[in-house]
Amino acid sequence: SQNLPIIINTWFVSNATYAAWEELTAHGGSAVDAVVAGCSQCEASQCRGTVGFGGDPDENGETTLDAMIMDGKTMDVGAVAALRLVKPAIAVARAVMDYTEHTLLVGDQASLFAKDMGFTIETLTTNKSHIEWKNWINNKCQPNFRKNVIPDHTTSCGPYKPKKKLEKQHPNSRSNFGISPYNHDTIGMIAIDKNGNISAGTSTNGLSHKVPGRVGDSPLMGAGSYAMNGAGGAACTGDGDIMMRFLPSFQAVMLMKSGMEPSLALKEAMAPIIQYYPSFFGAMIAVSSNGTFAAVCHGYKTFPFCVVNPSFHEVKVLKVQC
Ligand code: SD4
Repeated sequence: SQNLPIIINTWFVSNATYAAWEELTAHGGSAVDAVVAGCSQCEASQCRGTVGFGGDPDENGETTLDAMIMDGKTMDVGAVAALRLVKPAIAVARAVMDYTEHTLLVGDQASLFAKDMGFTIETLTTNKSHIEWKNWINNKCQPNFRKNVIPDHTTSCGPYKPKKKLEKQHPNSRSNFGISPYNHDTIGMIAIDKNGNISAGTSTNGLSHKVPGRVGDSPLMGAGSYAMNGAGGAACTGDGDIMMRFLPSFQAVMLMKSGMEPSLALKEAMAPIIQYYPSFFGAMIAVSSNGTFAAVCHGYKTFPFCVVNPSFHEVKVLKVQC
């Protein structure tokens, strides 16, 4: 088919798309190899500042990484969450898949595993992420993601204590939390090789000023991404704390498995999120096993994504209106 092989990924990060396409076509790599190559390019180049080291520091100023890779042929998955001190997160996720019987490793223990596998332990903080964190501290830690707590502003923001009486939060608003289209982005990528093998993966440094230990949707299979041969692949970007509650990638792939077109499957997968959280920011991409693709978004003005397949000859940056 002229639609296969295909690479598709979130946001305007076409160098990552090229890297994945090269891996798939010139180097004879698998769909999994392609997604790892594409997301690794993004991590190494700190694309958009929201993937890889040196971006989105948490409350303590530390950057931690979330990533996953899924093989839709075997339904094997490797993932890391709140990974500290190791830059190539999706490569570590792949090592979890290739060298363990597990699916998801987290935090310090994920770093120890990475060290055993030969990855370098190094700081993920840069001047830029340090300054971003300092500015946040100087700005009395606004915005922040805690609720029903009293901050103790002696030196920084914490420690936080629970308020005596819990205040009711408006369930449909995330505006208090400082979520905007600019402070969080994930690379989500799907590859299908010419034999129809599908892989999907994600990589991100999450959310600026997150509570340390916070894990987003990106490393969670079915939330951040999902792939199944014969059905398709899907990936998400946006407000992961909200999106993960609906397993939108799993939902979209299952709908494609039942024969639904990607564009409709994405709309269906997003609908309940919009219903409960009308002001959330998020976007999804999906491709069915025959190479038909689509994207949807909510809360942004437009959402750019990159695609390459044999009929396009080169990487195309496309946009959907939200
Ligand atoms: C997260 N979904 O950690 C990620 C961040 C992101 O667009 O994609 N932002 O919530």
